[in-house]
Amino acid sequence: MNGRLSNATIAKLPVEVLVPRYPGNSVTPGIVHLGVGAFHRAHQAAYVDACLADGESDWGIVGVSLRSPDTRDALKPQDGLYTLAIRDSAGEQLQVIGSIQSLLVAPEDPGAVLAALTDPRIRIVTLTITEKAYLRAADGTLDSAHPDIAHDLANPASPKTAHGFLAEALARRQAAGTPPFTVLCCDNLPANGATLHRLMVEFAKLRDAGLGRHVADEVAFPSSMVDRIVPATTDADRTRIGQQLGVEDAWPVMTEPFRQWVIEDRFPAGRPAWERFGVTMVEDVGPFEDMKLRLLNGAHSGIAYLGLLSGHATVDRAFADAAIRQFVDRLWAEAIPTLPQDAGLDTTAYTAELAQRFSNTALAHRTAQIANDGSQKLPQRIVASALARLEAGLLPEHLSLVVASWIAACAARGGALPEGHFTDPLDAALNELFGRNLPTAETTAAVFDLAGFANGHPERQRLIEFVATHLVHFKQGGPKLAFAALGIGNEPPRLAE
Ligand code: CS2
Repeated sequence: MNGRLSNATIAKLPVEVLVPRYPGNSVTPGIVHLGVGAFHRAHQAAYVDACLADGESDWGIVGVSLRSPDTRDALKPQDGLYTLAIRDSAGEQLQVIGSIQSLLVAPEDPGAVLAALTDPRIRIVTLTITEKAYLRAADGTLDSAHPDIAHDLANPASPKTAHGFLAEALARRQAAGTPPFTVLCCDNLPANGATLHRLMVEFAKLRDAGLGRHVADEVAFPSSMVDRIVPATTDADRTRIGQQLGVEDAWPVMTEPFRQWVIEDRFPAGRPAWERFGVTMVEDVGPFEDMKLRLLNGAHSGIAYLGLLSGHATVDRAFADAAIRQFVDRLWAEAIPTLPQDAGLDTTAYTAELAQRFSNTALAHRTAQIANDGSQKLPQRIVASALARLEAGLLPEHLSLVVASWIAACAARGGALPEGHFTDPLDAALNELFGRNLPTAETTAAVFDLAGFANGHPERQRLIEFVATHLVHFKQGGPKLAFAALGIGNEPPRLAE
C-alpha cells in the first residue's frame, strides 16, 4: 500500500471509487455533530456530503467525540476523509466522504468544542451519542444525581455531557446575541427531539431559570428517525478496503445500501436542502419513529439475544434459523397493531424489506453488537408495544419473550456466553442480582425495577408474569423450550416450574 487516504492521495484512487465532488477547502462549517461514530459517518455525514457536492458549501461538519480520541486519531491524518463501503450480496461500492471538516475530542479540550458550538456559522447541532448518554433516570426524567451532571453544573466552562455542552453554548450565544442553533437528535429514542428538549430544559433550569426559559421557548428540537445498519468495522475490513483503495484508510465504515432519514421540518436557523437527497421532511415524525423502533429495532434486539443464546454470531445467520425467523414474523404481527393505524404506514412492505436487510450476508452484523445496552433499548423497542397490547386486551407473548431473552443472555455471560461478550450500564447491579439466585418471578421484578421497565404502569405486573414464564423456559431448556412453549419448532411444550 502506498500512503494514507488524504487530500493528497485522493486523486490517485481507482476510478470505481466515488470521491467528493467538491474541494474540501471550499467548505465552511454549518453543523456540529456530537458523537462522531460509525453510524454518523454512514448516515448524516453521507447525506451532508451529497448537499456539499450540490454546492451547499456552508454546511460542513465539525465532528465531536464526547469520550474517546479514536475517531479523531484515525481521521485527522486523512484530512477527515474516510471510505464508506456499501455492501450486499451483489458486491461493494466504495465512496469517500468529505463532509467532516474537522474533529474535536471533548475531554481533551472542552473549550474548543464550546468555541465551535458558539461559532455563529453553526446553525445545527446533530447528535448520535447512544441511548444511555441522555442520562435519563428510571422514570424518564433527567438523572440529576448522575456525577457527570453534577460536574457540568459545577463546571459550566468544561462540561463532559452533551447537556452541559449544549446548555453552555446556548447561554453564550444568547449573551452574544447569536441566534440559537437547532438541535437535531438522531438517536433511536421515541420522540427523540421532544425527549431531548425536555431533558435540556430540566438541565438548563438547574443552571438558572432564565436559561431554562430560553431553552424551553426559543430553541427548536425537531425529532428525526434515522435508519441505516452499520456493523462495527473489523481489521479484515480495513485490510480489504486498503487493498481496493491502494492507500490505507485507518477507519472505513461498513454499511448496507438502504438508508432512511425522516425529519420534522422545524429549522429556524436554516438547514441544508436535504429533501433533494432522499430525506423525508415531515410535520410529525412519530409514526415513522414508532414503526422503525418497534419493527426494525425491536426485531433486531430479539434476533440479537435469541441469536446469541442459539449460538449465532451474526444477524443474517440468526435470521436464517427457521425458529428465529418464525418468531420474528410473529413478533412483527404482535407489534404492528400497536402502531398508529391512521398514518398510512405500509407495514407489509416495511417488514418485507426488513427481512431482506436482515438477510444481508455481506454485512456480518454481529449479534453481540446489537445486544449492548439492552436496558436502554428495550423500553422503546419492546416494552412499549407489550404494554400497548395489554392495555388493549391483547397478549404480548412474543414481545415479552424478547425481554426474557435479554435477561437470559445477560445471565449467560461468564457461562454459555463469554464474560463481557456484550455490556450494559446495569451490569454491576444485574450481576449482583443474578448472584442472589432468587425465584424467577422475583428476579424478573427486580430487573424491571432496575431498568425502569413499565415504571408505574398499571399493566406492569402482568407483563412481569409473561416475562417470568418465558424466563423459566429459558432456564430449563434454552430458546428451544421457550419457542416450543409458543408452538415454534418441533419440541413439545413442557410445564413451567
Ligand atoms: C441496532 C441499531 O445496535 C442496535 O441496537 O438495532 O443500531 C440499528 O442497526 C439501527 O438503528 C438501524 O438503523
